[in-house]
Amino acid sequence: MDARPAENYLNADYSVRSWLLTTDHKRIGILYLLSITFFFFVGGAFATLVRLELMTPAGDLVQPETYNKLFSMHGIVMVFFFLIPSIPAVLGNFMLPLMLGARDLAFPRVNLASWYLFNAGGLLALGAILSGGVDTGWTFYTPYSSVFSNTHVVLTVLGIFVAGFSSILTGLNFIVTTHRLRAPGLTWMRLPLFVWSLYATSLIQVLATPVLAVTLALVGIERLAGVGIFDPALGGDPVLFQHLFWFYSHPAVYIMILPGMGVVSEIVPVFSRKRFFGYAFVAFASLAIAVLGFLVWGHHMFVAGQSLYGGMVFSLLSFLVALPSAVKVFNWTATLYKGSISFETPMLYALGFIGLFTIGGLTGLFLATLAVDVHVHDTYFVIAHFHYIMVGGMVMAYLGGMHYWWPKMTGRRYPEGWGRFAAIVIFIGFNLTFFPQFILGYAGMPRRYHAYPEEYQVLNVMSSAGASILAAGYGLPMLYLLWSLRYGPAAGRNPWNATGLEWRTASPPPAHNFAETPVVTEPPYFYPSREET
Ligand code: HEM
Ligand SMILES: [Cu+2]
Repeated sequence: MDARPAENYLNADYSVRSWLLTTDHKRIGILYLLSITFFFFVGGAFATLVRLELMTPAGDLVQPETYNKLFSMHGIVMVFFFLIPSIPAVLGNFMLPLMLGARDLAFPRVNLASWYLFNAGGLLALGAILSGGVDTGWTFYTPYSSVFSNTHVVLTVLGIFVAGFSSILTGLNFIVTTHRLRAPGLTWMRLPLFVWSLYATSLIQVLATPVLAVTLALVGIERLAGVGIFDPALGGDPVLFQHLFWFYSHPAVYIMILPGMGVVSEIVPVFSRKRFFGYAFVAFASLAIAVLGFLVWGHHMFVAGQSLYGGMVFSLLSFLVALPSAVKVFNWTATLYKGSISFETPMLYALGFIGLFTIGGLTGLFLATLAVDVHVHDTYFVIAHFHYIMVGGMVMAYLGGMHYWWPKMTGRRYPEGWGRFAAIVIFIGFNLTFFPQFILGYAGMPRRYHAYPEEYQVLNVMSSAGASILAAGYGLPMLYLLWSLRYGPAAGRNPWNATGLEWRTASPPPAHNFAETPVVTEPPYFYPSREET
């Protein structure tokens, strides 16, 4: 087993300056890791306060106004400053060039600029939080956000606006890189599925994010100049805001899940020792999800005064998005079938993802059903639905990917026993937190209220108890991964015996990734297994 290489991207230069001015995609991935970990804790602190308030039916911990700020800032920080950048900016930045056999992204300096834009946006949002917060919800619905709220709406939307450019530029960078910098022999039909998912995600980032940027800019302009775009008193249309917002934000939920699906598609074949079942279907399913995702925004507006026919079309189209998602679940399952499965930490997270994503996706179909949505719209059922996907799906996949590629990124192994233990604690804590919310919502508990009737207390206490288990679970990887940086055994080039170009270079990789450009001669996930031998 080869030891850690003498010269690698981490020790090439130790100065702070060399990190802050780096154009190495691997270092930029690490910089994003630090940024989003910070925001994860900020968002988590707000979530803790929300769950504490909801322990008791009376609104006794904080004032209603404060509570509105807590859930708003939780959502804003988690969505725009953690979930959207998480897998693409950290794992995507780090792995994409390695998986393509390239030296770096197509535009390394643009990549560095993206990180600065992200942090600039994050600082503006933090400024808004520190100077008193914002209370509109992460959706900024008008006319409340444009006319009535007297919190820091302008500063917050400015922060999201600036961070949006980071998302757009990262998407552009990934698209060009995938087109131009593939190693010899790495045809499109040989690309790792993670690369396909990043490609589909990037298309959404480039096409949808500008719409959000313009929409939020309009809210800011309306607040500052009173021009009457959304304000009905000035001849504006508040529902127009919802159309524009969801035209971005529904596709954006796929920015939050497609990369997670990509990570799972990497992990499943490695730990089943089997070729990926239905590779081309899954690759094209990513593109289909990206395209269909643009056609379903109206399912957020079934009860906002949309025509019945409009509602029916959006309902039908929403059901269609479920098809490519279901194709993926089917193909992961078929890949597992008769595989020689081993339950290492990344695999536990991947299996958790598949189960939880399936629950989240299926409940999406409930919500896309017109009559059911009238009953559960704006209840905890919706909260449970999207947390099953965003936390049960995306965060599980993110942790799975972190563990899978940690040996590559750091050159060290993490303690496997602790890894499995944490994955199980997180799975249990997650379900205890969010499953009761399906029942709460179905029973009629509305979202965004700081007090509630007594009959909802038991389920709320279960949820808050689950949240503390979940928080403890998230704390564990923080501790043992840091520990492994110093004490973990050397990982070697390819600790999982995986295929894929990233495993052909040293761990941690040298600054320029590959000593010589690798050449690809095989299909992806080539594990000649029992069927063939
Ligand atoms: C099979 C695919 C899906 C369908 C059919 C679906 C359907 C829906 C519907 C109809 C709603 C509106 C419910 C309401 O407010 O009354 C909704 C809400 C939501 N969904 Fe999904 N969904 C799907 C997948 C996803 C995915 C993949 C994500 C995230 C990664 C997601 C995140 C959300 C969020 C964040 C909301 C709530 C937004 C808010 O009001 O704050 N959904 N979903
Ligand atoms: Cu949606």
